[in-house]
Amino acid sequence: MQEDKIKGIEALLQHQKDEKLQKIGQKVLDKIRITPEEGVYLFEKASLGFVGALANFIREARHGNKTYFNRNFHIEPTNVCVFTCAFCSYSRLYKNREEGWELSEDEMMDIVKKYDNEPVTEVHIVGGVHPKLNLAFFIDLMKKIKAHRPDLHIKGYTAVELDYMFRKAKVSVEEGLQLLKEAGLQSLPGGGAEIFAEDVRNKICHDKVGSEGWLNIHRTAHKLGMHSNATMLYGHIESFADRIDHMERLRQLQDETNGFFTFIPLKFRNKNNDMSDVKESTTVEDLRLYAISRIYLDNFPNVKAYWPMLGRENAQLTLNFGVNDLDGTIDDTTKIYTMAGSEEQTPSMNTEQLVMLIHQAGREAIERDTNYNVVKNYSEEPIAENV
Ligand code: V47
Ligand code: SF4
Repeated sequence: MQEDKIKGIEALLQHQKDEKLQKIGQKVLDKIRITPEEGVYLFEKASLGFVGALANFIREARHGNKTYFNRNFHIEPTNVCVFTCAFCSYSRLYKNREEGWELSEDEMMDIVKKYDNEPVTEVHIVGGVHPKLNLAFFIDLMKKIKAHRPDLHIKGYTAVELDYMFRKAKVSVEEGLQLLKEAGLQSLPGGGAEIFAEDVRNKICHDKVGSEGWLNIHRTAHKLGMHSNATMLYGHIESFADRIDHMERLRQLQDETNGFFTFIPLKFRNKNNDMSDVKESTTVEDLRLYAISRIYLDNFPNVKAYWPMLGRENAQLTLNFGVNDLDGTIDDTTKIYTMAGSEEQTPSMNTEQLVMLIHQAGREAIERDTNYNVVKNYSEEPIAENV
């Protein structure tokens, strides 16, 4: 089978008239890393069909037909935030906090308890940076969740939240992460990375943790034995070179630590924020980006599409453009994208629907846990047509 696929790519390269693209394609076939210049060239010149075929080749060589999903739920402790990211539709400043929400520890525990009899494997905790919530509060929350449900994997806090929490508590990144880890935190989500290129970062989110700070928190987490994810907010005012610069910094850190599980491109949505005049990217550009990230990030095991933000049909399409993982919030537990204008206004899909979506794309649906251990292989399960 793999030989047929190699022949297919060789035929594609023979028909490719652009010599530079031909060379890049040959590198992919030979499993040779492409350079930053070549990455930018793909964005500038390569067709969707070309990058899609290469990305699919890499995806199938790594994962075959498998597409992973997990059963998780989100807790968003607050949307009150001290920062003022121009793209954010979700947060409210402290002075306007009556327009937002702040959950107490008991309210968050009530959310956890709602899933007591549900086979969820992960809770994803992410929110705004509230000036009154501190490290001690979150350590206590970790302990309470773990005491109530020890088997639930806690993936929590972006580097933005952590940076603020640690500075306020006057602890180093290592000390802070160690304390949270001892209390029950197991991995970090990929949020807050936005775009690392400093000139763009200064325009869209000038007041939160900088690029090197973000990378340092993830580096430290990896050194403490925790895995993490990485995101990139794209499709706003960044250039092709900025996208590659972002991925290059991630690729270098992954070479150093091997601690990233997954890369998650996040499409900029333009409703209800200070960047509403910036047009959103097209589906073709989205798919090209997914494919090029699969090609560029040769040391990342997984590329994930977050369907509540992309919309379920576009997320389904990405499965042929390098993506091998779909994030499955099983319930309507995230507001970040509904407030930013995603077509998914109630982002919930039950497992049958998610499995069906994967099967319709010709892939095998595999439920995983956070560490990508297989929980259940659905490929042989009969699935109702009309879910
Ligand atoms: O950092 C905020 C993004 C992120 C908008 O690690 C926006 O498994 C688009 O990181 N348009 C938070 N994006 C969410 C996140 C995440 C989601 C799913 C899974 C994982 C994981 C991580 O949401 C923020 C920011 O980049 N965001 N506003 C917007 N208007
Ligand atoms: Fe705050 Fe995060 Fe929104 Fe920025 S993206 S304003 S850090 S909630």
